[in-house]
Amino acid sequence: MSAHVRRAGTVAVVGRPNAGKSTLVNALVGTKVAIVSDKPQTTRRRLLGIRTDAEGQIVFVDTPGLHKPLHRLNKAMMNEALEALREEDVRLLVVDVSVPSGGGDRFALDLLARAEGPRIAVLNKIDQVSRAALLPRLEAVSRAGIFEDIVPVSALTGEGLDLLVPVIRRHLPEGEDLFPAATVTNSDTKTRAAELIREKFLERTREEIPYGLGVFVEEVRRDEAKDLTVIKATVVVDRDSHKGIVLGAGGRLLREAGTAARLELEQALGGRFYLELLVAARPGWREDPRFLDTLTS
Ligand SMILES: Nc1nc2c(ncn2[C@@H]2O[C@H](COP(=O)(O)OP(=O)(O)OP(=O)(O)O)[C@@H](O)[C@H]2O)c(=O)[nH]1
Ligand SMILES: [Mg+2]
Repeated sequence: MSAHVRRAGTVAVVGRPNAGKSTLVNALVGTKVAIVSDKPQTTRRRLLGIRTDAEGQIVFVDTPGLHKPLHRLNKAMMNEALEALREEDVRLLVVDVSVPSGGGDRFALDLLARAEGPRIAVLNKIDQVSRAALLPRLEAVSRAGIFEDIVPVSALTGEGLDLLVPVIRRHLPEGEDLFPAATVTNSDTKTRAAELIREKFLERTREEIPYGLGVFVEEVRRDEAKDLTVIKATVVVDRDSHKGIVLGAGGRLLREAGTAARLELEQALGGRFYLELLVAARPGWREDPRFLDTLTS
């Protein structure tokens, strides 16, 4: 009998904006490590989601959606995805089958075709389509001829995920874990807070606001006397007229988003938090390298 072999490696999770990459990573890790929203371009930087079990360790690298960048921010986001495509052991393309295939899918397939190493296609959101509608999507992805495996799943309901995990693992090198078993992400408190705060504003705003919204945490400080962690953050919008929208009438939206972020931080990290949120308009911040460095560092 052969000895039990552990496998460990990294998986770049890429695809069009809104395909469900972050939802998939959260589901496979079993913990919410990445923020999720119904708006495209939610994820702006690479983020690790680490799954450790009896068979080994899978380090998922969640990435921003593949798109044609218009702002410097979006160029930085695309670079994050392209670097993950180059560097990780396995490339996993997430395709949203609930929306028609189009130029965005071809763009993603072309990028994957140029990447080296094992490739897996995940057809996501199968809870939204009939089997009859799924078949042509399966055939189209299969025709690309670049995937070792194609797995239909619903990251939302969990359907198909038990089949996906062994498929991914097959392509990983034998070896010891890359991170301590209890580690689920590489994101520190500062980053997690910034992301969670942004998520709560994405949930409460629409149209162009989400794209121009950035959250910058200036300070994370322990207040031992009060036994809580104080977080000071600025919610930056792209236009002066957007400030009022993010504040809401009488500052209500800001308060509600802040409370929601605080509760989730307390649940995720334990202990008590106090959030101090400011709103500022910084027209053109998405072109400003000083802002972008803190976003993608
Ligand atoms: N019905 C359904 N919805 C899903 C599924 N997976 C994700 N979603 C939804 O799709 C939307 C986008 O999910 P995200 O996980 O943020 O997508 P993403 O690919 O990370 O998006 P970006 O970070 O913007 O590129 C959210 O509203 C999710 O709830 C699924 O399997 N079924
Ligand atoms: Mg995402």
